[in-house]
Amino acid sequence: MSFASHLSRRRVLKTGLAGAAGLSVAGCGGSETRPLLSSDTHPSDYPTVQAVRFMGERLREMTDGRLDIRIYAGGQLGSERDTLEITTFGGLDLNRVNLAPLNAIEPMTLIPSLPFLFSSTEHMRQSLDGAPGDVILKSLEKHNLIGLCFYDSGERSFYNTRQPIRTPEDMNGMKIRVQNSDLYVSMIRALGADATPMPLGEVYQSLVQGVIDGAENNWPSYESGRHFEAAPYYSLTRHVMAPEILVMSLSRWNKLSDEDRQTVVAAAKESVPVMRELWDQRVAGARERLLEAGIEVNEVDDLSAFQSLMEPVWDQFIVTPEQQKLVDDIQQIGARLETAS
Ligand code: GTR
Repeated sequence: MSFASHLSRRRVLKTGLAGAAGLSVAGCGGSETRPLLSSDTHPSDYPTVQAVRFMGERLREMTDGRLDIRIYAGGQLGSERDTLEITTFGGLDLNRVNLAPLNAIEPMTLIPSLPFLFSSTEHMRQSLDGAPGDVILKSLEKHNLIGLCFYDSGERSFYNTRQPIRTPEDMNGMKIRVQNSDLYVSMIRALGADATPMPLGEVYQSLVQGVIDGAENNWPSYESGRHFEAAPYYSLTRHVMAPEILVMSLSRWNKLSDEDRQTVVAAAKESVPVMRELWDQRVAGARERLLEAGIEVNEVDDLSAFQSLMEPVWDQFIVTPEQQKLVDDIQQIGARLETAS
């Protein structure tokens, strides 16, 4: 992290974002209108950041410039876990994160993160657009977060510095970086590898230095973090399709008028189809560029060998009737889609 960004991060964390942005906060009565300050671990051109930028434009249009969003991209404010904590106590207004760092906070977020739950992009999108998605968004309020919307994150697959992974045995003893979530740790262990949780920003260096042998992510993140330079074997396990989520701090939400709350929700929902389009383009582009760059991609020999090892992981993490109902509802959506096709 550069000195300047370190400084700006410290300033933000010490003074709260309103202070860091040099903005005054509205007095009592009206809706607070200073820009919503938002964090993202991805660079400025990544689809998640572009979607939140679009949401900001819509907010400006819908409120004659009263509401706006200021984005701190590229992980300037810290890891997803750290910025989430700041968001829960109101130091940040908006945060776009993956579901993984929420896994330790809210058990319902574990469900869409379960390995091999979704059978297709359509299955994932319909589930999150429907009742299961609403249940998860609402489950966050008790943690001082308002869930605004989900964004795509595609399929996560393994990449490593050593060899193609065709069977779970190929992963034996490999050190694989995971996000900060016990579910991911269990998943890697069940596959016979060693899990090393660390923030995204440390992965490239750790691959280069041999601290880890591999990691797992979607095509766009594998490309944008330049992980492919050190870990050129990308093996298409497509084991997780956990989405991204945009959350707002409850404390800022409480300072908005009812009308402004509705506007924020509407602008967030409008950003979802925009993001999906950008996402599909980005996945296709990243894939093409990576193949051109010479990475070695492979399908695994028998996906069911990976899937069956995940059964105990499901059992370990589905522990309440509410979670089980969410799994059932999502599986029903999948079954309906299959019958219709
Ligand atoms: C990306 C995701 C990020 C972060 C990252 C990671 O796909 O967009 O929010 O979760 O993966 O692996 O840390």
